[in-house]
Amino acid sequence: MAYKTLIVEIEDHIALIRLNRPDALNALNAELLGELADAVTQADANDKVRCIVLTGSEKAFAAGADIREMSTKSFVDVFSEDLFTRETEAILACRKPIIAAVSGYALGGGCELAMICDFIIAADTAKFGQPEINLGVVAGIGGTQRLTRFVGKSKSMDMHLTGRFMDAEEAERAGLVSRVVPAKKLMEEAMGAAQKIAEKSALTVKAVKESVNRSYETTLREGLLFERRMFNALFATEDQTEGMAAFVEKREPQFRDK
Ligand code: CO8
Repeated sequence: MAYKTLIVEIEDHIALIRLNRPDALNALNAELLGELADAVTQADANDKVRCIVLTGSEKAFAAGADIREMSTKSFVDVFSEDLFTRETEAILACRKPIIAAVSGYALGGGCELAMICDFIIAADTAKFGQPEINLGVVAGIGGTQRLTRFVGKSKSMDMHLTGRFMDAEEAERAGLVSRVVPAKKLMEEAMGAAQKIAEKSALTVKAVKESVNRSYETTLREGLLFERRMFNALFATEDQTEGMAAFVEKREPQFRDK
């Protein structure tokens, strides 16, 4: 499907989704988020896709929710629409890994969108921030909750209360991003990571994603039980037999997603 605000390419089992509203620094409006939810849902359902990479432009991953679009809305509007909830829930429902490749600004909803992805690889030019306070609102797509879990209360409060931006180096130090690379290498690094994931058993990849995400949803005790049962369950798969046999026989595994 052709989108107005996205460019989607599927190659070598990877769906590369590029946010494409250059005039507004990829600000997230209803059209873009609707298209993004659709593109992610389609990639999740497409057997050829094993990993998704979400990126923006060199200057901006996304500079936040579209302030122009939001500026005339009332409480009744945003409450009745439940603004952006369906779209973000659709992205969160994706069972395949989504890597955010962030260059330039990831602000407000842009930072939140990156955090909804499974991990973030940042260019050394990346700038993260939750500047909603400057607009008289708080974050609305999980920023106060996810950023706090990722970087801790003190830094999260600092970011949300002052609206300051965090550079890539600080974001890596704080645990918000998994790797920082020179801007020119960003896509190579993100696609390389996606390729590595695409070579694994798709079953095991889903199990990893579910298990790690569980740690944000439940107590440690319940999370540990979930992980143990997942570990046990994978012994019912051919890919576990193959993966372990391949190690013993000193050869590369041939996973069949079974
Ligand atoms: N919304 C709409 N348009 C934007 C946005 C945005 N968030 N960000 C940039 N733009 C537009 C600018 O208006 C400008 O358009 P034009 O050329 O037509 O005037 C164009 O993009 C280029 O921007 P600038 O000229 O400002 O570029 P600069 O390089 O000077 O500055 C900045 C870049 C620092 C990123 C600056 O544009 C900026 O501060 N942007 C706003 C950042 C921001 O406040 N983001 C948070 C938005 S609120 C939010 O995300 C809430 C999320 C929760 C949603 C609720 C769901 C329930």
